[in-house]
Amino acid sequence: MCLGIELYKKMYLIRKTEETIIKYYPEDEMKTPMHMSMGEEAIVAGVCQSLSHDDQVFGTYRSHALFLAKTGDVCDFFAEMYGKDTARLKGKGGSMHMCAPMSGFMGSSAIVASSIPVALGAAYANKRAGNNKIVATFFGDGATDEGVFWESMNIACLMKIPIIFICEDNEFAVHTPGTERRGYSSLPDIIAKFNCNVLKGVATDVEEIYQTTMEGINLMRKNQMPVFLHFKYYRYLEHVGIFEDFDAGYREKEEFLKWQSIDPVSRQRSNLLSNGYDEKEIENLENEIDLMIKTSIMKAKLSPFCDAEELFREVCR
Ligand SMILES: Cc1ncc(C[n+]2csc(CCOP(=O)(O)OP(=O)(O)O)c2C)c(N)n1
Ligand SMILES: [Mg+2]
Repeated sequence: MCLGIELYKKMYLIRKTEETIIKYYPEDEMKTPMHMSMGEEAIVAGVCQSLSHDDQVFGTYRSHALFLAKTGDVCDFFAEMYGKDTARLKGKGGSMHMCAPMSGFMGSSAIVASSIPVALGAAYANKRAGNNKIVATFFGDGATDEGVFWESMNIACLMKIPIIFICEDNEFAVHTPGTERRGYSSLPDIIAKFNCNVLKGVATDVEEIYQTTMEGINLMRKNQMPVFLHFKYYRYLEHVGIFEDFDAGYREKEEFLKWQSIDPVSRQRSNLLSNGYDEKEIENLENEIDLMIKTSIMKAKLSPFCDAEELFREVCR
């Protein structure tokens, strides 16, 4: 199947899954906080499309999109959101601590920047093993305010570790804009002073993100230097939760409307139509994905919780 369609399918799955969360979350059966990915679908879709199944990704508490782009496993996703025994993590991880190592989704964490050094360790292990695997670590712009981000960048560049750092920059750490947090103006300009391949792109054009990532990977294979990708996007919903928050006073709805007019999912759909794809063909794919989501959520709702003994297995007490 063609690249453009593959990329669209990934993004459509993510968007529709989150729209389904918005529909069912008010029932209060999904007992996990929700840090929604709406607006950032193109970044994870483009990057994950350029990785192989065995390559490894690490994420943050905002990782619905990353999990679905890397694993495609919406059934496991909803089982976990409902906290059910049928989920790989048996409901002990929730939305912020997903993990599917068999598909290369190595983990995500609620502590800002904490998965970056873990990803670096995995990438170093890959280098030592000589297995050619790539590690991609995704984090928000707020994570770059943490010392461990800079320490990890430094070691990765010093030791030529095969890792892609992906900064998903939505301008905010909760409600605080970058201008109130940083003593510099351009993050990519600073990172460019490291021995690193620095690339950036338009975060709503999934094909461009795919090409940019491929270029980064090719450069890394040639010069052994890590890659830093910087993508700006707009978070559509509140920091945590399923609602809009334009009445909170820290950002304007007009800005959202500007970004919405270049929405990554509808943009790719229009691209496909103008590249000769048939409306019916696209609708058929969408219907298949809709059905998969519907089945997954129904299965999750009907599945049992794990028993008390299981609940305490493999967790810290
Ligand atoms: C070490 C640490 N400090 C503070 C927090 C509280 N906190 C949760 S999310 C967040 C903002 C992070 O912003 P960013 O990295 O840009 O991610 P985004 O939510 O925008 O995706 C903060 C400060 C935390 N979870 N961990
Ligand atoms: Mg942010």
